[in-house]
Amino acid sequence: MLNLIFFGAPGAGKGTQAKKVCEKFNLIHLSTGDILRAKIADKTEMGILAKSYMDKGELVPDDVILKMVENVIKSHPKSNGFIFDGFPRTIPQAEAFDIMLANLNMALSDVIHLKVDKDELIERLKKRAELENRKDDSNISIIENRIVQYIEKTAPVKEYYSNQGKLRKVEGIGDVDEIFEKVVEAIS
Ligand code: B4P
Repeated sequence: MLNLIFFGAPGAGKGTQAKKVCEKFNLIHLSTGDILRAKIADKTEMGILAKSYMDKGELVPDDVILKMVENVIKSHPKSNGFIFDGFPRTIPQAEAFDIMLANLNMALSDVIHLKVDKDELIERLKKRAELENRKDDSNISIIENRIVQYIEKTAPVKEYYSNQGKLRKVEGIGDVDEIFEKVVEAIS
């Protein structure tokens, strides 16, 4: 089983690369952002709660995310593995995920960290706002808040996985197909 985490700031290209890698290795793409957006579109109770955080560029509470991830994993008992795209995003999520994986008799293979500088991130998210009408890309203060949340709450997760010897850094600026080749090389 190949279980990968795609890690990076908002707009680093996690979703873009995760889709391509899932296709190559026949993995399940588990994007917490995509699942939350689907719940918002369906106006479920969880969706309404998530929207109140996401529209401000805040992170959704850990307990909501963890339950959601566990449910998706359990609904694919025969998969070749998963790409966890945008999860874990906090140290408590990472710690709880280790316990969850052990309980499910699964192991994490690699954490792919896509590195992109702040100016490029902001440009990409502003462009995506025009193309996809995402509320959390819609103004610069929400984008800035997502980057602040990333620096304060998500960036420490890098060290957590570096200490486990699982972190693989990949330069995330440039042509999408060239980055994809580097991501595939980084998978151990
Ligand atoms: P996500 O859906 O994960 O949104 P994101 O961080 O912006 O990443 P995404 O995957 O969409 O962007 P990508 O880099 O692929 O999260 C949205 C929100 O959900 C969070 O802010 C939070 O509120 C909540 N949430 C999700 N997971 C959570 C968790 N675990 N805990 C708590 N809350 C959670 O792509 C960005 C853009 O760049 C795209 O338009 C793409 O086309 C473009 N791009 C990609 N690669 C490029 C390249 N090489 N060159 C130029 N452009 C490129």
